[in-house]
Amino acid sequence: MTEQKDNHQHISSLVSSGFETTNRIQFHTKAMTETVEGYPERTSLPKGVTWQTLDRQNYHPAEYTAEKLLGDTPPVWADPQDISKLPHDFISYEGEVEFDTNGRPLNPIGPTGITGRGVLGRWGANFAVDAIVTRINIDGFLEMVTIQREDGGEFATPGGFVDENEETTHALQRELEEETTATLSFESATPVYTGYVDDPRNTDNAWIETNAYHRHLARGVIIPLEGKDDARDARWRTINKELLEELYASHAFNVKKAIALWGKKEGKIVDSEGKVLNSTK
Ligand code: RP5
Repeated sequence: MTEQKDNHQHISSLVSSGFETTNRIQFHTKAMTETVEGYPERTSLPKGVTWQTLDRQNYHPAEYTAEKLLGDTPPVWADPQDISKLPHDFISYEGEVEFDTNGRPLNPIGPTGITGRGVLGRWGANFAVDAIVTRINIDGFLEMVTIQREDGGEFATPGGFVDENEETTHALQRELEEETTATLSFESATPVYTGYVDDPRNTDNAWIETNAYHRHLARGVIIPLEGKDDARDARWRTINKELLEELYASHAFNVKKAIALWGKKEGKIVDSEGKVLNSTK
């Protein structure tokens, strides 16, 4: 019996064709318009503004660094406030780090309306990992492991900051286990995205960069999910248009890239409801 090719003349694909070739986030909106508890209001900025197009004469951002990062006993993972005493070089997946006249590193995407480190421990890039774990459910829909963040209650991919000298795949397995109790190896997982995250905690001088990896589970593989640590809940959710619109930070970008790469490899496309179809290409 020949396999019935799904007729794609009228479906609306969840991910635009060719998304797998998209390599980096070109601009940030959440880092310019959203904040988290404790942050001052961001100075308003024109959409898409860069350091080159910024009207510096009229740019007066609020300075904010969380109290827990200052004082005599800051957390071991935090940099000293005095930038001249940093124990590390400035590196970024986004390329050469640029500095302001005070020697502070500048957000590679552009101004955010706040200076200082916010709640982020390091000046410059704060390195994280994101674990994208998917399966096709019994009804033929693509699902992924999501966590509900303890801080703002938003749904996100499991993830977290990398420990000093920690291997990426170790950090992925550790963060997934800490936040969902599931134990999965990422040694053979697919690297999906490396770079800037449009996170509401980012500032002009401190920001988050991540390594997002994807593991697609074979049918029938069962993993336990229970929210723990900084996740109030952990559950499988269908990857549809609605979920992508509500995901935390720029996780939707990472998930769309993972689906695009997986679909190209497996000859599948996913429609806007999350249904997995055979690709005609
Ligand atoms: C996001 O924040 C990253 O993509 C990662 O998911 C997360 C790391 O911060 P915590 O979840 O540890 O707060 O920018």
